[in-house]
Amino acid sequence: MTRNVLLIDWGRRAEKLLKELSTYTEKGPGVTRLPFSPEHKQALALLQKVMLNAGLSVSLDNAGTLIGRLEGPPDSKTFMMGSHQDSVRQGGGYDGIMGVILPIMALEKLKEESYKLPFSVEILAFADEEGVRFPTALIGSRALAGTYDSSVLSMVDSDGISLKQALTQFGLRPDQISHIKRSPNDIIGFLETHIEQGPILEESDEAVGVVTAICGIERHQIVIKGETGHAGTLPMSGRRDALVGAASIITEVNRMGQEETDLRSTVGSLSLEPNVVNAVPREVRMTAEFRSPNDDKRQSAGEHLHDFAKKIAAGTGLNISCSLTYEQMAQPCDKTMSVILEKSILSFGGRAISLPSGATHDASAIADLCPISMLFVRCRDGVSHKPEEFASSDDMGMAISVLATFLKQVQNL
Ligand code: HGY
Ligand code: MN
Ligand code: MN
Ligand code: MN
Repeated sequence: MTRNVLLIDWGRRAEKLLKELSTYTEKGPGVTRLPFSPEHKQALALLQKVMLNAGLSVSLDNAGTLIGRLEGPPDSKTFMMGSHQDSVRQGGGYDGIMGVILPIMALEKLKEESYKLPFSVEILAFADEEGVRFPTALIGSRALAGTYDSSVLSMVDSDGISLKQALTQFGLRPDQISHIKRSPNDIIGFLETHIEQGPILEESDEAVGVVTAICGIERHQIVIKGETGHAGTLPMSGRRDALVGAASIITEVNRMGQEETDLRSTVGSLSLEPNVVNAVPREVRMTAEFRSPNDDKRQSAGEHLHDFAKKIAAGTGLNISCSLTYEQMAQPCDKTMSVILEKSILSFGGRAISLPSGATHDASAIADLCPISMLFVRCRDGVSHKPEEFASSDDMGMAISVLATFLKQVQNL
């Protein structure tokens, strides 16, 4: 078979599997597959079949990570690949799960070529990266990296089920999660393949690209307290309208991102009380999120937010509190692995462009265990976290060939 047919063949096989996996979802539109759910169980059953078919041994760790292992020579180190199986609500069929299927196809490709790798390989399907069901995320990748914090077990979902109960009901042993930690001496590195979730590869007319760094993130909870009153009788002067204060802060958060390069700023969630048409808003609770590949830039944006909120409070008589609720440092990708990825892409006629990741990934957590690298796959219209999310079978075929070629070079790490 010519190389092109091989490319299309593997990409089509991946496409067919992803189509089937996207049927393991709550009611549509799009894909809603939350961790430790019946849909997660269904996806694991299919992934297990695909892994076994590729000649991997399969196990499920107590954090819910499905592990497909290809045993290398005795005492050889392990190279890890993989991504998350979960989705956002009404999301797409590629975010996360494509990064599990493509490396399995790559191993199958090597098996068909009877190519023996001089090290072991593990392909990981993490249970929870999105943090949609519980207010925490990256449980499985943090457990492997040894940065898992067992206090998350008491976090509850919207039905009041704790993470501990969900894990137990899923047949897992939450009390054993802290023993999952791997030794850095046993691991060569980690490569996560992921849909780009942005427009750069499409604008560059490239099927795949190499990630330079995964952005750092910080999230702030902002509570603005004012005074409610009758919208018709309360005079305008002297009002302590919480939503007016929120509006000034939202405008400033947006301005920061607009004016600073390499900074994304978003007020993504907001609730207000009493939230009725004819009463002055008494209280607003909202979140502000900053992301950047540059941690200093991100942290000074967070500090500026706090200073700005104090200024608004002083000028309006509102009571405003700002608290940092989540922080994740930017993670650079390993240069050596990135160069091998670039060479693999060039060998298939790609231009090997590189780009930062504005989204976070399991690789951000695995960076505490071993060197990380990421391969992005073109994303139609840059759309993600929506049912329209799409990667073509040709581009997935290209990614599979790049992964297989990359693995052949890895021993030079
Ligand atoms: O928020 C993120 O970047 C990821 O999709 N959870
Ligand atoms: Mn996502
Ligand atoms: Mn993802
Ligand atoms: Mn993501």
